[in-house]
Amino acid sequence: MPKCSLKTRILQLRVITCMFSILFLKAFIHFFVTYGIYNYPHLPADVLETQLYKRTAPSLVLHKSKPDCKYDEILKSTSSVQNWEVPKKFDDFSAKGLVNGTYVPEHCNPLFSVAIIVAYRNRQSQLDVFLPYMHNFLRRQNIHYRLYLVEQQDEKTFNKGVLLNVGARAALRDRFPCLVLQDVDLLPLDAGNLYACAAEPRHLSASIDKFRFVLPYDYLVGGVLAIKADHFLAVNGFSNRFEGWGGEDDDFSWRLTNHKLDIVRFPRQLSRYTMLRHRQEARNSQRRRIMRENRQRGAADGLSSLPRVAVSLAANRLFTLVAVRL
Ligand code: BGN
Repeated sequence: MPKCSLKTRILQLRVITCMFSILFLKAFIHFFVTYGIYNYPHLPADVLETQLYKRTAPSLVLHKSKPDCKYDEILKSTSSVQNWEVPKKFDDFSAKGLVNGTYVPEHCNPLFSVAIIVAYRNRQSQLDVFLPYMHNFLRRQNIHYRLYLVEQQDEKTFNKGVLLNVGARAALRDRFPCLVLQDVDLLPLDAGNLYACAAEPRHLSASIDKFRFVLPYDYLVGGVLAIKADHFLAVNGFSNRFEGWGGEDDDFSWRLTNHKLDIVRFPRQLSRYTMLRHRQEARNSQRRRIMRENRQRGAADGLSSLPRVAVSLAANRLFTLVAVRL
């Protein structure tokens, strides 16, 4: 074996030290990037029901013969699924009770009507898990809900703000009093995480496994947000100007604050989610500039200035498809 010179040895040592330093630095940065608020302020656990916005859509037929649905047991439920227990495949899913993505509880009159709006494109494998998982989860909640899948069906850059505005417009037409804006890659783990609006906008996904179950920052509204329809209108919905990943939710959060609306949350043991794995989308390099400009213009751009887009509605058993071409 050839003998290494002292110079080569020192060089080898340097390379190894350098590699370890880089790895350490990466772990260090990762820790601080995902560092957040563990015990964030939340609605008091014992009075959650009193804080919720009990309102149903006018189209919902209530039956005198049926009692009002009860929510106290759901809200007090400690039943949860661990993130590793979430099925990766649903082979035997039953769509019982679902029509066009709409569900109405059978044995009681619900006190909540909720439109669940999902902006979507090209994530079939996630959708295959999301739809059965969410319907199984939501059908246990005694709420009237409808799932709107808003799909961008063109090759242009993904525009989540426009899609959410279009979805909200469809839900507002159906006179839903409460909108839940939900990412397709997030699955709720706690049975007590009732999909309902509160008096103030409610951020549901406060505790995601991807962020080590801590809230990254207190004004975050991205992921899953429940907002009263009139508040969504009051803030003029989402900005239509964000293309690609990032910023539209922080801009929306600014709109809420600008309207003196607080962001409320449930306790963390009711707010856990698992994020389905996917490649990180390309970040929008212009997002900070757009946010600055929007603030100067005072949210003039939004639902009221929705660009002309081609929209078509189609019924599917598990969702109402809102197809959008920008
Ligand atoms: C933030 C993004 C959000 C995203 C969260 C969580 C921006 C704006 C420039 C600071 N905000 O950094 O859009 O939901 O991370 O991933 O990029």
